[in-house]
Amino acid sequence: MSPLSITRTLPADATAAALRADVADGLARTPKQLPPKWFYDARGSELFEDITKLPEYYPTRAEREILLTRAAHIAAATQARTLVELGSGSSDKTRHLIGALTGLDSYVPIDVSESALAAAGEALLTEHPGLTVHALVADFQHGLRLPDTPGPRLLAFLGGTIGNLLPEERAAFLRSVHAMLSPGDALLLGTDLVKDEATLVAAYDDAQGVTAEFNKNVLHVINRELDGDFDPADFDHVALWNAEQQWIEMRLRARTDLTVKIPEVDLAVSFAAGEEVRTEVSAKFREDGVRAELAAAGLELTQWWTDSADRFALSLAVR
Ligand code: AVJ
Repeated sequence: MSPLSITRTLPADATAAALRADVADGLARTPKQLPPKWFYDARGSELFEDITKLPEYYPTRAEREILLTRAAHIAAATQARTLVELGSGSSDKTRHLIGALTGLDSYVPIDVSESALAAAGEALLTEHPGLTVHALVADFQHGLRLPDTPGPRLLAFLGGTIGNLLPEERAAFLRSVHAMLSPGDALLLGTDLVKDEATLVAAYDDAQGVTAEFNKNVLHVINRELDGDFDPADFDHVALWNAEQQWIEMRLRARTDLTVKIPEVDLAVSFAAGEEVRTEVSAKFREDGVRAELAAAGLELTQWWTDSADRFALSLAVR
């Protein structure tokens, strides 16, 4: 059997149908909103890679520091023979962890981007020829079925991406993780931490404007996929700290009264000057909150590791 297999669990037209539904639903709401998953076409994925290198955007560096210093401890604590990674992308986050998991037999990267999975799978097999890679083209929030690989399994959900889920979505996701794990398996969860507002806002509104470009990219995706006529120049990038919800919000604010036509979903969407569409939330966490959310899903927090500047945390949890 080939050491690299790619299974498509998303029907071919799933993406187009899901985008149409999200746009029709989200832009009809008050306030308007769009799910952040639509940022990540090829251009959006490239812009996010650029964001991870920005001086203001600390999460990627902070998480990498923890992974580098704690990889051996994670390997010893889990004895994982399968590593499943949700939202694996380029798999950069887990390269070092894979090297530390000496008993690893299988790697199961899961992402919506087939091209990212293929590239990452090929690269990893070059570095780890004995590994078997079962790549899944899937949306981890809906109907995920893991391939049958040797246990114990370590399920990694890194980058702080769990912060993109609203509280009720997070609870449902963690319950689905509990259902996927067998006794002896573990979850490795990356969470950005609550900190001063200035640091948080700067990380989502960098001086070079890369995040602004990333935020506006969702307008390009809608224009291309749904024949919309958004003019990104009509919108300003907004990043704000919602202290009540403990999350960063990214929004796009209309500069003038305007109407956008999106014929693929029979929409003509009006924006009043100053009206905003929320394009992402990125929740920030504290240890006791993570412990409680895991416990509510039947998962026990067994390790809480932070970087040396206490900006980001990795949690290890078991059933
Ligand atoms: C990839 C979802 C973890 O929320 O920090 C980066 C995406 N948005 N800059 C985050 C993002 C704006 C990032 N996640």
